[in-house]
Amino acid sequence: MEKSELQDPFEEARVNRGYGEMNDQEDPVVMLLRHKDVRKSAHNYKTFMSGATPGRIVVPSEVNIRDTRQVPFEMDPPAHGKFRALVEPWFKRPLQSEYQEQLKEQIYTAIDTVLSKDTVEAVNEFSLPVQSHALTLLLNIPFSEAETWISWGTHVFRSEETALDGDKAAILYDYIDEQIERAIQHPGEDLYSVLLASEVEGRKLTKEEVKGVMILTFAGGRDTVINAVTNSIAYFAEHPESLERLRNEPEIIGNAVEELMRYFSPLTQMGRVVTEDTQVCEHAIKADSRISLCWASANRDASVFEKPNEVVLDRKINPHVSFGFSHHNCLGATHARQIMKTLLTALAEKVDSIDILDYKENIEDLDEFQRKVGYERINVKFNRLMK
Ligand code: EMZ
Repeated sequence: MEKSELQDPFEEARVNRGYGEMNDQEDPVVMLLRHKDVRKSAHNYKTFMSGATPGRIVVPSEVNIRDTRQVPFEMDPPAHGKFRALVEPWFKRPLQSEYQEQLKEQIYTAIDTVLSKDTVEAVNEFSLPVQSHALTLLLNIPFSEAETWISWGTHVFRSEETALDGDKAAILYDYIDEQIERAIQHPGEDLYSVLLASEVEGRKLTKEEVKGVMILTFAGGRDTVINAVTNSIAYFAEHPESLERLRNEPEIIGNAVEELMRYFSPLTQMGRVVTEDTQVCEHAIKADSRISLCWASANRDASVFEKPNEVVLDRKINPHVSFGFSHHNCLGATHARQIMKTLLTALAEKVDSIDILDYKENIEDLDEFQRKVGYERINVKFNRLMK
């Protein structure tokens, strides 16, 4: 098997039953595995809600390590739409050319740095700094602030010891509280200040709501982006011909980004809480239980994607759900896509080949299923393209 391969552990259950089951901290989850069911249920917020107890729609559940509601992620229409409309323009800033120039500078510098080293542990020495530096642009705060976030490691809620580390989470919450106080004292042009100044339904956002947007921004776009970047490195290490192709046909880079996002599915699933007794795939689901929308499985559904387990770099029709689906689709998607586009462009322009030296995979334990989402660590050597 190729080292960069990401297998589909859901196929049999998806085809035969359409759902899987996992016991997440004594609060079971029925995982919807088919593309059609996933999309239909993402749309149906009346039966499958997001506005449950904070942390409960996340799998693994974060109810024991978080009280703050993430905004607008853990809300339902119509309130969801008002908060979403408020933050949406800010999260579209990655479309601006100045933003793209700065991102390009960051990523090209990162590539130059790894090209000058003998070996690089890509997760901690490449993907994490790339993600954190890019986040300074999304928040519109000084570049140097990224050092603090890099020191937290790849995941804000997970530590080496445990998947849900309350002490670690507290570091993020305290940090955000401090930043909110700073922005109140010294308002600037950063996201905290902008949120504190904005209004919804004729009133200012509360500190708790601002905190909710900020936790989402920090947590939601962290390991997901890191996995997408690291998986890209591993993929191109094993497929130098794909890098060559991007060099010769840069016009397919947009398609390639979407296809890699489909193939990687950096976020395996997202939950919902069921509001009324219902059924999916002829399986009865009780009110107040949990389901999940398994993006990673939907993205390999052979009834939608031809050759689902292959990376078809220029795939034309690609209704993948890696950024979710419907009104909750990923707020950070514009930023993430811009990172990926810039990364692929830089790799094609500067890198001849990448050697994988050794690695440890990051495997998610979903009871019935084991899914590789990326790497705990991967040592590589980047080789410069000689022109
Ligand atoms: C939540 C989630 C959002 C959650 C789109 O995903 O990402 C997870 O990584 C976080 O742990 O709190 O933000």
